[in-house]
Amino acid sequence: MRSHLTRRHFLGLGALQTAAALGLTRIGLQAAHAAEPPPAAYAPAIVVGSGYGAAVAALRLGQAGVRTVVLEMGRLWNTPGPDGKVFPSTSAPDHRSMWFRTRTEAPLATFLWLDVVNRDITPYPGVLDRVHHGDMSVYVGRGVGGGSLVNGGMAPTPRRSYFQEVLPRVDADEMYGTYFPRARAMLGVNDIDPGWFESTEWYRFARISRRHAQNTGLKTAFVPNVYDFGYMQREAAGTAARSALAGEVIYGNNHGKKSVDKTYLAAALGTGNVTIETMQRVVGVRQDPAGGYVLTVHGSDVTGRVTEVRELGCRQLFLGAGSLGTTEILLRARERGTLPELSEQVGRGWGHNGNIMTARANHLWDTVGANQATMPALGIDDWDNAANPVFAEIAPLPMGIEHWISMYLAITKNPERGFFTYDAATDSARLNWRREQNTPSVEAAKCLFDRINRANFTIYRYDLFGDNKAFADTFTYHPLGGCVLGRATDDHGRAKGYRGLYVVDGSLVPGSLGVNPFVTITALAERNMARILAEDPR
Ligand code: FAE
Repeated sequence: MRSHLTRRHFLGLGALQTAAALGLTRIGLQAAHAAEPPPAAYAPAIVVGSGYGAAVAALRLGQAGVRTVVLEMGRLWNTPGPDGKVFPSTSAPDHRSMWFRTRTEAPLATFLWLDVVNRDITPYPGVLDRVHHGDMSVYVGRGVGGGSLVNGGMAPTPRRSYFQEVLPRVDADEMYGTYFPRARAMLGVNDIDPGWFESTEWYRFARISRRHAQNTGLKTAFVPNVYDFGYMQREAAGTAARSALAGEVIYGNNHGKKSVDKTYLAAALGTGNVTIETMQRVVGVRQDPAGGYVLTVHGSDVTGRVTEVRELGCRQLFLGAGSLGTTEILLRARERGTLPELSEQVGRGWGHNGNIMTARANHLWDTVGANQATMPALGIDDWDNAANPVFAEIAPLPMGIEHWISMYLAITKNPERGFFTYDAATDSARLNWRREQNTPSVEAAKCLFDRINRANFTIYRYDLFGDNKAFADTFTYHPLGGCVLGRATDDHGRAKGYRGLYVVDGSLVPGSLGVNPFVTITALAERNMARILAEDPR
């Protein structure tokens, strides 16, 4: 794997460590040497959020010499808790697991219909949130690094033909020649060693699913990841502390994972021009009559109490709060009249990348193994099936016992789109998505897995997702859209109607990608930032 760690990058990593050690909520190179810097009242550029798109924006602004403040509503995740670890595992969740909840809300509701998966916890700004919108709930990461803290690290690049279908106005030559490779290198994307994959007990679950796919005449493909597979091999050999091999994933990984706080954001801090402020939620945006924007920002403590309300001005505003967060900020601004010229397209074009989970029960002789790595490494690739395109990642279910379950996250081609409306009573954006809009996804997944079951004489599991359902169609990991590129913004993410206002995250992607989305979100942000920094006045 190519290393993109520079001296400045190490300076940034040091700043993150120092801030954690000192309990600072404002992180920058200055803070690495002195006390917490005073809160800024103005910054030339503000980036909202600190996930993939935001992290790209912060780095490229910092490198261009633009003093930039990053505002993140979650906390910095690198201080060990009482157990000596930063993050809890999926088998022992605690207050750190979820964003202000009294009980965890894992994707699996039950096991053998028993309520043994979720736990009571004390409310805290934990790392994973499940945002409920009626018939659809959306999993998102909270903290410095956003979704990169909690995701499965799968880092595929979309098929070029489908990328062109979804975003026809984006130059594919440029994306596939420059920006996808740039994003992959910066994110630390790497491939599993096929020899190790074939021999290790930790991927037995994937090999069983592959055999069942092959028995059906389906092909599988390795999926790259940002989890360091070399590190994972050392975990298996007993020479490195376990993380992916210790049930860690959706509540964070203590080792091995290249989340963006370790890549883009560390490099951004290392430029000396970027400061990250944590536990800072942007609740309002208006135009500054003197030019630029004024944000209303709520600072809060770990109990969720708002401890500070302030206004922060900037000349350029980059929204990277994710599909839900960015769309809410802009929709609220348009509907409350603080940015009335925003496009009617703000709030439209939302999709969940056709996400459907399902699980099959294997025969007793087809053991999947008690030991399972949490990072998926293989997918069933039937996307070229014109009648029923599906890409199904073979998902682990690490329970420390043999359970004979093969689990999958299917990505399907669902033409349905949802839209957001502003609810003045709660001052929030509400997603309008009806359960029946999932029907194309459930049917596509069912079509594929019925074939697999028929070929292998197996059946679905009905005990895992609640309501005796074989298909989990009430949540997504891949929220996309809400401020779609070329509709709510111009072709490079500049919000229509306003100068110096940009969208840089997954809300630009029109609802579907055919593969897991973060490499594309990162590459699009790289493309758009290159253009914005080259053309727009600062
Ligand atoms: P995102 O990473 O969501 O970051 C947004 C940030 O903004 C968050 O840190 C928020 O806390 C913050 N924020 C929101 N509102 C505000 C506000 N008002 N003020 C201040 N801060 C705010 O945005 N994708 C893959 O490609 N491969 C995978 O294997 C994969 N697995 C996943 C597993 C899970 C459990 C989850 C939840 C997601 C997974 N994803 C995966 C999706 C991926 O993480 C997601 O597409 C990206 O994180 C989206 O990146 P954005 O830059 O759009």
